[in-house]
Amino acid sequence: MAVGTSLPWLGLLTLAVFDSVCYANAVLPRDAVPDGYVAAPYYPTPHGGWLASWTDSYAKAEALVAKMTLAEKTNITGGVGIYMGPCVGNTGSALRLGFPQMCLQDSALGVASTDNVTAFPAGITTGATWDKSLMYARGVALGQEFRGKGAHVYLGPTVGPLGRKPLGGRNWEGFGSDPVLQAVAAAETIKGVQQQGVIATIKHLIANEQEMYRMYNPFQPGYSSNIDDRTLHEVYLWPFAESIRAGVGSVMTAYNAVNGSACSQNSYLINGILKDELGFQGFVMSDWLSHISGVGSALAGLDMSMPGDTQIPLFGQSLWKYELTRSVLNGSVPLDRLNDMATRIVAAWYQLGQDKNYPPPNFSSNTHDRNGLLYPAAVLSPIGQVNWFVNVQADHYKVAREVAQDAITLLKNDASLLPLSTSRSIKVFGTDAQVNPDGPNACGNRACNKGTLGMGWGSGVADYPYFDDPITAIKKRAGDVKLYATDTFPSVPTPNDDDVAIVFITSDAGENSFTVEGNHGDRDASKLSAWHNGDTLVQKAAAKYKNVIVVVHTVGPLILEPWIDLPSVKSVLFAHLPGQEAGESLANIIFGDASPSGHLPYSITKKSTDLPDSVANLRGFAIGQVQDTYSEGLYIDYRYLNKVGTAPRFAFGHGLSYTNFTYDATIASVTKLTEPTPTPRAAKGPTPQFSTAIPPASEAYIPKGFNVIWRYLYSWLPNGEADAAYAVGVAGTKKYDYPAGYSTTQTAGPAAGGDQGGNPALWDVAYEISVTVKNTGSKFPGKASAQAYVQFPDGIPYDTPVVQLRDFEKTAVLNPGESVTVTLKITRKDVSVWDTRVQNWVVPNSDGRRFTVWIGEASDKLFTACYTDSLTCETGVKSPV
Ligand SMILES: *[C@@H]1O[C@H](CO)[C@@H](O)[C@H](O)[C@H]1NC(C)=O
Ligand SMILES: *[C@@H]1O[C@H](CO)[C@@H](O)[C@H](O)[C@H]1NC(C)=O
Ligand SMILES: *[C@@H]1O[C@H](CO)[C@@H](O)[C@H](O)[C@H]1NC(C)=O
Ligand SMILES: *[C@@H]1O[C@H](CO)[C@@H](O)[C@H](O)[C@H]1NC(C)=O
Ligand SMILES: *[C@@H]1O[C@H](CO)[C@@H](O)[C@H](O)[C@H]1NC(C)=O
Ligand SMILES: CC(=O)N[C@H]1CO[C@H](CO)[C@@H](O)[C@@H]1O
Repeated sequence: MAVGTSLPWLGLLTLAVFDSVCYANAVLPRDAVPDGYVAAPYYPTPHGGWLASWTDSYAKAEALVAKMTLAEKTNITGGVGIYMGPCVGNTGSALRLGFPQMCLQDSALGVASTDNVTAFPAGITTGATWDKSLMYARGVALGQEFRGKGAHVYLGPTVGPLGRKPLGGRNWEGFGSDPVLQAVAAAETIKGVQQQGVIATIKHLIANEQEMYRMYNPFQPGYSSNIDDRTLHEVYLWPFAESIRAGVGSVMTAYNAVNGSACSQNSYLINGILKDELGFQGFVMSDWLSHISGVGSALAGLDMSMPGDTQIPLFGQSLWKYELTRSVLNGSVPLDRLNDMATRIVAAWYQLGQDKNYPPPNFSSNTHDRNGLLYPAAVLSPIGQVNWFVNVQADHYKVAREVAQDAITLLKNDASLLPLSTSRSIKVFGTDAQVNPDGPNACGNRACNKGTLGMGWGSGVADYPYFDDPITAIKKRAGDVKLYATDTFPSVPTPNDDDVAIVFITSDAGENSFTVEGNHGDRDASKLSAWHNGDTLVQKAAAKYKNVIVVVHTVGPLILEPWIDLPSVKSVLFAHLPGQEAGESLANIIFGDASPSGHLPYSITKKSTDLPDSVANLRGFAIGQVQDTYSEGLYIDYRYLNKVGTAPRFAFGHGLSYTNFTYDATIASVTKLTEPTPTPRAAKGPTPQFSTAIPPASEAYIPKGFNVIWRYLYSWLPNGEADAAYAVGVAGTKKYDYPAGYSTTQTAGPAAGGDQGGNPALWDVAYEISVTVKNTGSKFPGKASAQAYVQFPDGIPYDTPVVQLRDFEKTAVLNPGESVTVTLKITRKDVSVWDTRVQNWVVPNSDGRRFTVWIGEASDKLFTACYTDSLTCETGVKSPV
């Protein structure tokens, strides 16, 4: 979402004069996109309800929606306006029938803009654990907190951006620059959250890979991500597919366009890919203030307008609500489409059990005070109690700390400098070592980089209930610690050879709604260098001390070349974005209470130009629509580096421990893949049936004597306007100018579909690899990460990346000499490519040529090869990386 909670009305008000110019057309004219990219029409929206796993919820939803009036249906499909309720998004209700206003709340790492919550580690940190059970446990805790505050919808997790561009501003909200890592982490999060009865939202569909120029405004369309079909399926869509397979209840569209068509009204994306191919049964909402057409977006498959306003909010104007009512009465939006929108929303509500004892919101994201304006945007609003200060933290600091700790990634540890004995003399450098002296929440939306960096900035943040900072935790353990809370190297007494310097550096990023130290969300100013001259601070410390440990709090990769090879820089820890539990988690690693077990969720290159221009650089300003063409195709991050044979400084998946592990594997065939394509899908099941006749205009009349709130978004029309629209609709003479390819006939759906996420046969387990992981060290217990990468056969008619991550498992703590066996699974989809001609997933070895499944602990540490033809594994063979 774009707008913070600092009520930036004044800025918005100045834009008001342009309000009239931007809605002239139902679907805005598109700028030309590069040759070969098309946004094809896909109509109509597939009805929801055809899957057995949602049948009961749809039956209940059908019964409820059948009783709704037109104005009730259009009420629940749109927000009541920004700052018109306690949450960042508040839908209209159908209270007559017991359907409440739904509370939609940021963020992906904690309940935003309120107190007594946990500020969890960010997505990127969670990804760096490579631990499915921790991903799930964090999701459970998040779900409990959202429920405890009465939020119906958790606006997370984030998997778009996927992390294509290292400079991208919001990558840290997601889990890392790999589709499988993102997919697994998102699915585990969704399961954890939704088991608490909270609807999760997978976002942002799709390709919101940079912040700058993302939004449509009256002068310029948002940028267009131009992606070919295969790349979309094999990279960017993969985590969405797994999220839908996990049963996610809602999807948020992205601000930008794909192939020239805005995501909030892109029929090919929403109707075609999301609702037909991926079988999505829940509802689709717009990102905040990205709703730019009324009839067009409804036909394209959008189900909910958030927060309900037009692009320029606060004027009581909407493209839906009363306008959607009008569009149905005048016959432009078929009632059939509105019924489906409403049914999808109500079905998701039933699916998550929210009809039973779900608490109403008991917090306000508009104020921290007990009492406040009930409808702040109405200016003259009644005042009442808005905060009940419900403490939802329980013991969630434990899982927060565990995630923060297990994410810490040891990149380098020369001469086993780490772990430190608590008797060492320690000098600590850098303002990042201690909490922001103004308080951890001093900057709204965390839009500053001051003190320990626990999260990026923007809407994807939460308020810290407290902040456990590194210096406090280090001082608790060690007796001889001195902090130099400066980013300019101070004058220090001549050190002993044994003295240790710990240098803290950062790199921050966030949402484009805020600019921090010249960075417009993306890291356009700082690039991949440490902030506040951090590289110089490390160099100067390294010139003085013989034992330097660098701790990095960062949103993503940095170029470490200015100091990584200096002999005194012996150890480097990436602590990512730890959230509130930054201190103990780090001290546990530094002093050896736990071995580091995090692994990089992205590659760290030696130079930014080691990646292709389309990925390494942000797209700059252009007249008209900025074009961001995915010319690198499948080849981002390690997929690109491996293709061109460029060694990174630290590869995707890299992470050292205080101990060493061996990985012995065996492979078994589970389901034989006899055909190149999955078994044909089942036909769609039945969907709810409603009358499709235009309802009487009286269903849109505002009740006599209803006391309206100024600028609140209602779904009623003045009686005369309702009558006039109805007259147009029933006469049927004035036709809406439907887009090319428009149709109202439901279709059977594509071959690649069939269940949530796609054809269920795609998840047939083809091979199972049992990996026995042994701690071969003699001193330290530790957890290992077993990673499986697939190498496609030679000589197939598809270009494929050298290796691709397909599964991973983290072990429990293994004592020296101890071993455990974990199972990694390779599914049909894992050994398929998306064939654009066949429009299906195809296993490209019909002649039985072998795939190799590489087992290792990083994308460049692949120790064991398992072969799918001989079903044997061997260790000691040279890997292709
Ligand atoms: C974008 O254009 C490419 C090339 O024509 C096409 O293969 C792909 O399906 C399009 N994607 C979307 C989402 O429209
Ligand atoms: C729409 O929702 C608002 C907010 O709950 C409510 O005041 C209004 O009565 C609802 N309208 C209808 C038609 O139910
Ligand atoms: C019906 O109303 C909608 C919303 O105001 C408008 O966009 C559309 O053009 C209207 N259709 C007709 C046929 O007048
Ligand atoms: C948290 O809740 C308590 C009551 O449980 C309240 O006194 C306090 O003000 C709330 N807010 C914060 C920031 O602790
Ligand atoms: C792990 O193994 C490597 C090489 O096999 C060796 O250099 C290193 O010292 C070992 N580390 C530990 C902690 O045993
Ligand atoms: C408005 C509202 O429903 N507030 C509730 C929030 O949660 C607390 C504790 O569960 C209730 O006591 C309040 O009534």
